[in-house]
Amino acid sequence: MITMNPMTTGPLKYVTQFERRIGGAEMNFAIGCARLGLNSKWISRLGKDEFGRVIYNFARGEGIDVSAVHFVEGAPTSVNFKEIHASGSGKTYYYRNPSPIESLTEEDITEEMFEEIQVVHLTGVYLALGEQNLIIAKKIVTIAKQKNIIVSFDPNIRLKLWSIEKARQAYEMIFPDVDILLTGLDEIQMISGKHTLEELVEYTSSFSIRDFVIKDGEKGSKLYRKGNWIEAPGFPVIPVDTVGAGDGFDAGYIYGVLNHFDEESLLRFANGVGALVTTVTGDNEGLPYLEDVEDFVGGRKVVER
Ligand code: KDG
Repeated sequence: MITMNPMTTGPLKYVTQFERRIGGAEMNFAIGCARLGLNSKWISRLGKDEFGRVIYNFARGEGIDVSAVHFVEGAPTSVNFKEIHASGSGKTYYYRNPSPIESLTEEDITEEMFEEIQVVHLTGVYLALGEQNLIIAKKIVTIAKQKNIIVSFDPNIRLKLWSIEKARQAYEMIFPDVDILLTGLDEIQMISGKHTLEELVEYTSSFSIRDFVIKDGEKGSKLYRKGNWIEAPGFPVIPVDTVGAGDGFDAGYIYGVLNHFDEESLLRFANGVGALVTTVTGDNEGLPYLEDVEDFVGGRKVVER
């Protein structure tokens, strides 16, 4: 989607100038993976309009495979306006109803799309954008499981798009096929209605989720895997825009999984990617390249002049 990034912080109604950027949770994730050096493919639909072209070309420029992205008539490319607070946190105001993605059908998802794929990543935003999307998502994860592809899922709850009850129902249809769950603590608490870590582990284990990862912003993250909790602290940074940090974390985590990082390095690397995203305005501009993360998390001295 197009993201209109405010030029000043504070309530949206007082902002008069914006920069036309690009956002969308899945797009951010795809860029994050590509910048780290992974081959990244994005399945989507864009409006047949000027903004659609901008996004398509932007994705191509980032090296993302856009062969499964098509332009459709009848729904304009989605737009969101961001509000950014002085702390760097923000709010989103959507203009996305109808959304071009509603024209993606079950028949569009073919087995051939999954050739040479190692990980399929989905987010709850897609599920929130139309009732039929759950059926399509279910088809995607079912094919992935049959082909031994890792399924990773970020609930990305957007209560502006649907109710928590509807979200819970949809997530619980997908969870049995999820290997890696990347979630905020408040999100998984809302979804499950459980509060303590013990209860949350019981809940996620009932779906056989292998990696239960809790992202906790600047505090860091934790992973429950094979009966153990592993934690890694966050990196101190001065955030200017936190939107997209979770998507960056997800990309970093998947990079680490595919490169067989041990648990602590996985979290540390993903925390580093998430932290770097917050230091630049825009959802994905701050997504680092591999050597940037290595310098940042490794504390390597960089020669600047
Ligand atoms: O995770 C960042 C997203 O929230 C942002 O890019 C916009 O995809 C978006 C959404 O639907 O909220």
